[in-house]
Amino acid sequence: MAHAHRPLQALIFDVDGTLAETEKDGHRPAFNAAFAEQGLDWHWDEQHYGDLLAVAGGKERIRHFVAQTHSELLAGEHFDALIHRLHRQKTAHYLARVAAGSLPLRPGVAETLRAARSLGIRLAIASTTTLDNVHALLNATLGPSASSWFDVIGAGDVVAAKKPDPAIYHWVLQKLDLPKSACLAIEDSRIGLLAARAAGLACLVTPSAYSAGQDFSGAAGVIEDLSVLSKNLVRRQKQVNQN
Ligand code: XBP
Ligand code: MG
Repeated sequence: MAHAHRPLQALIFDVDGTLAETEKDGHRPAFNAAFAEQGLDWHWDEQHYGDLLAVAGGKERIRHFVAQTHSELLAGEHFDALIHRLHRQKTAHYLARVAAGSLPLRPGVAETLRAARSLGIRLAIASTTTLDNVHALLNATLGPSASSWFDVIGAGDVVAAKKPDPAIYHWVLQKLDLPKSACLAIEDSRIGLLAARAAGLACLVTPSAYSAGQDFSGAAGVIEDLSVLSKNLVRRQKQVNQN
């Protein structure tokens, strides 16, 4: 595993696909509900949504879809307002799904967070999703104090360019105030991996339902799920306790 030669001081987690399988039954139906609410006959089925995930960020994804399928709308005077309205409604639908408990954490995630905390390894988040979505997911799966486990939560529009642009990782690294060589990014997708690598970070990949089969060259490792990492951290903890 990466960084065997230097002490690991922080883990920086992606959210969607990495902490939980949020896309197919979380974000996707939330987008569709918002489209219906606006009287639009747009519908993203599971397969089409997989293609649309090439574009990170919900507002950017809607814009990309419109450019591909209804490009006459792009120049409309109220188009930006429509995107923002759709995305606000989408976020409300997504938050309701998260609060209902329908999006569990992936295997090993909770164990990894706990093991890292007991080793004094700091935690951070670098996501393209909306900040409220991150807090809601942590709250619904790990309890109301879970957001406070993370020293830095970088999300959504805090940077202008979304993954694969490295901006969100640069933002998080600056707030963490750690050398990048002391940090490990954890991602599920190729665009996330590219963002982390472009920021100079080592990146462990745990492929998700939609990203399985993507090209993960440049990853520090590709693991089925985070129980591999949590076991590694627990082993370290035992060594620390013995010394
Ligand atoms: C995944 C994304 C997000 C979500 C939708 O983020 O690209 O855009 O699909 O969330 P990550 P929003 O894997 O970086 O966590 O609609 O709030 O953008
Ligand atoms: Mg992801």
